[in-house]
Amino acid sequence: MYAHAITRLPGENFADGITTSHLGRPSFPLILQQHEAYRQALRNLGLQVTVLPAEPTFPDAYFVEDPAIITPRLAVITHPGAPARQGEEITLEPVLARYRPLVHITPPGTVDGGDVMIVEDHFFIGLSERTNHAGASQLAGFLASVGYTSEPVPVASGLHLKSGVNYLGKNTLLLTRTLADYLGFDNYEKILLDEDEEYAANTLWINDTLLMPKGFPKTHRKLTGLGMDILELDVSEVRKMDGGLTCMSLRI
Ligand code: CIR
Repeated sequence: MYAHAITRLPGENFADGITTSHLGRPSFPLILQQHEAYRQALRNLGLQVTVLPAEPTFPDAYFVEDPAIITPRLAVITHPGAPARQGEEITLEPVLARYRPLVHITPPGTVDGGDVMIVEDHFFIGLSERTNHAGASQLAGFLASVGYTSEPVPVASGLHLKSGVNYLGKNTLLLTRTLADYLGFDNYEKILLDEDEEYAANTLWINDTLLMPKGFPKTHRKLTGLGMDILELDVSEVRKMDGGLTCMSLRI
C-alpha cells in the first residue's frame, strides 16, 4: 500500500518543456486543474500528497517520476537523459532523503524513472533514448545491492518503457503489441492495447484502484474484467507534453 506521493506543480512555462506530440499548444489553467484533480484522486485513495513548488528553470520538472526512483529499500537519484532536464533532481533530493537512503546515477550513465517498472521485487529497466546502458547497469547494481533483481528491456518506440507497459497487480501487464513480444514478459497475464489506444498504457495502479486516462473506452472495457475500481482522469494537457499519470508523482 502506498502512503505518500510527491508531486510538483507545473509552472507557467510548462509548455516550453520537451514534446514530440502534435496535439496543439497546452493550456496552463487547464493543466493546473488536471494536476489538482490528480492530486485529489491520490488523496482520496489514502495518500498524503506533498506538493513542491514549480521550478521555473525546468519546465518539465512536474514530471517528478523521471529524476528519481523510489523502492521500498532505497531511492535512486537519477541523471536524467535529456540535457535540459539535468538538474531537476537537485531540489528533489532533500525531500526523498526523508524517506529512504539515497544513491546516485552518475555520468556517463543516464536514467529516467519513466523507464523503470517495478513488479514486486523485480525491476524492468527500459533502454531508451533517455536511459543508456551505463545508467541501466549502475541502476541494476544498486538494486542488486539491496536484494532486488532486474533486467534490461529494449524500448523501440515511445518515450519511456512505461509509455508502453505498466503493471496492474495480479501478475498482469497492460501493454502495447510491440512490447508484448518481449520474452521477459512471457510469465505475465497480458492485456493488449489497441493501436489507437496505446496512450492508455500509462495507467497507474494505486492501492487497488486503477487510475487511467480519460477517453480510452476499449481499454476501459478490458480493464473492467480485472474487478478493480477504475478512475478515469482527464490528462489531455499532460499528454500534449508527452507525459501521463505515472510521470506526475513518486509513490512511497
Ligand atoms: C519529457 O520529454 O521529458 C517530458 N516532456 C515528458 C516526460 C514524461 N515522463 C514520463 O513518462 N515518466
